[in-house]
Amino acid sequence: MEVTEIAVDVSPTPGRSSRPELRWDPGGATGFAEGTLRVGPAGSLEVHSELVDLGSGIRISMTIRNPGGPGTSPVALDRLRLRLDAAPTRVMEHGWQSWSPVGPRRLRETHPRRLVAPAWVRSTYHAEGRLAGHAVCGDQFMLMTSASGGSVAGFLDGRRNLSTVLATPAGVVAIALLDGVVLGPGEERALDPMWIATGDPGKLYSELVDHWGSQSGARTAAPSPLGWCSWYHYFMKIRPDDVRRDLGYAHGHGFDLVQIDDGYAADVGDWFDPRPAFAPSQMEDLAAEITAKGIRAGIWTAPFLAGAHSRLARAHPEWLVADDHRRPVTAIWNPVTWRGTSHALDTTNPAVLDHLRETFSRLVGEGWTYHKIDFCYAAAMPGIRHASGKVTRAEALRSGLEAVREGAGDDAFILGCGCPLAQAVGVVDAMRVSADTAPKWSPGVMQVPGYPEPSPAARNAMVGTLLRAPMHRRLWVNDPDCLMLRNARTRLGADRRAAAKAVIAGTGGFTVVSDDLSLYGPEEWDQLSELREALGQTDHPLDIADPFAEVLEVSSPSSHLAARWAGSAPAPQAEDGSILVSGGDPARGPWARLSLRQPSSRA
Ligand code: 9PG
Repeated sequence: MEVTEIAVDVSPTPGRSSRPELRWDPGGATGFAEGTLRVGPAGSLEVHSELVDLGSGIRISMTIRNPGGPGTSPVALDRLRLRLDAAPTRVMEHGWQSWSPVGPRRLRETHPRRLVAPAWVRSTYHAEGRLAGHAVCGDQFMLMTSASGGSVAGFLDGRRNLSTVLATPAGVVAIALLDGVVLGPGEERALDPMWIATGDPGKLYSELVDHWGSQSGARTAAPSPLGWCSWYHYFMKIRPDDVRRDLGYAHGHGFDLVQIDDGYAADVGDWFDPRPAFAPSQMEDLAAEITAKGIRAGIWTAPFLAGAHSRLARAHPEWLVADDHRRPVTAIWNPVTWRGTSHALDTTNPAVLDHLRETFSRLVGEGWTYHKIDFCYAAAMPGIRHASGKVTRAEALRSGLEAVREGAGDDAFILGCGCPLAQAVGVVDAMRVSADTAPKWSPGVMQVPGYPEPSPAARNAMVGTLLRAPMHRRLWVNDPDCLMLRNARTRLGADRRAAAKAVIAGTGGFTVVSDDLSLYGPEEWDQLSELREALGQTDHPLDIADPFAEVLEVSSPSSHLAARWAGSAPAPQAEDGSILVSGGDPARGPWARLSLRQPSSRA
């Protein structure tokens, strides 16, 4: 695969991006070659490119420069586009953050109903939300396949810019999103490097993520937890005594994490104002009680959100990301649990960064050393910020994430959730790689209008978890979302629970159960110990044989997982070795089987 053309689009409004064009607009584009090229309107900009062989592909590093000179003026950069000579028949849709859709698509499978979704929902799908419904996007990278073979085009870092690779029947274009950053005469800006390669898409996927992890300084060594989380059993109804009861069981069974999820705070953003059930100081007490048992105390926050009615938003309206009319943007609308709208904090404002550092250092001071930081995409939503025109959305998010890490300290365990992937590499220890699970298999036929497509369902968690398996221990520890083993107060039958368990065990084994543990009998506790025994064999960097196959095969040197979330493609022969978990119906429908290779045959 090669780059055939390059273009840089400028924005009429500094600090803003203009509407993305799907058509390849030849104006301003030139051919592509290493060295310095003239691009932009009337050749007003230069791009300097360096091409280096890297593994099976080529790494492309680019710098955009405003050459200056007589009569030149500052230029607001909208995006850089590279046209690739790929002609795939199927591609991997890949959204930018934890919950975004991931999956094999044909080029015309653009999901047009996304076109009518509200802007915030489209922002949960893609880095360039305006493309949702128009084209199949591979944010950060795109895997491609055709009868003549596979290829990948992706970016090896995300600290400088968001990016997407879009595929339409008219061609494949890689885009660096520059959000209206201004280059004055004589100034330049480096972009995150790209990598393009041709070959077996399964192997290229692992290789891309390997290069990406090393380029971005990934934190890959954190131990995988055996934990408990309140969300998927108690949801917003969690009470301190539920935590205490489950803490008792968790302690008796060797758990190393008890994490309280959403539901303890009075409003979004007001993390130290408890709901009545947690008043006045139940959270501090719980942190101490959990810690006293030698267990990590974990807490959920959404650090970059502020509820419209929260104390935070009322005290600091100037801290919110705004729209063109100077109104705060909607980052999420949740009428059921959150009294409606939440806004996004402007993480380019130094006062907001101080607030984040203080918040997380205070939480750690109370004993919370495990942080599930949620809805992180809010910090990278389009909008007007304090430093608009100077920083990209990627840089805004990165500053916010770094402030959280600085406040929490290097020893805290940070789990990203609802988080754009590439900006968090090197900051987080673990990353949610899927949409939310639920105590039911599929979302059901009814979709709540205006609510995101990947709504909570065990199947949706399984898809992301399988298709993002190669990121495990290359970028961070993969969080497949919680495991539910309970056989009461659930719509998941024994087969589906076993399939979910096989997938979690076979994709790295990050095990956080979300059940009322008093419902467990000897069988559930045995299942949990089995899972922990498998960890040594499954908790390694993982490879997918063929990401486009209906039955996905994910393996480590000593484990093999085969799984199918839909369809009825035949199950492959079980490999030699002990079968640890198998669930679902291999003849039809969702199904998964994890086999562990005998120690003698370990690679
Ligand atoms: C707590 C939950 C849990 C869960 C997270 C996250 O788009 N949405 O409206 C939307 C709402 C909630 C949500 C994901 C998306 O879930 O993934 O584990 O912590 O928040 O509120």
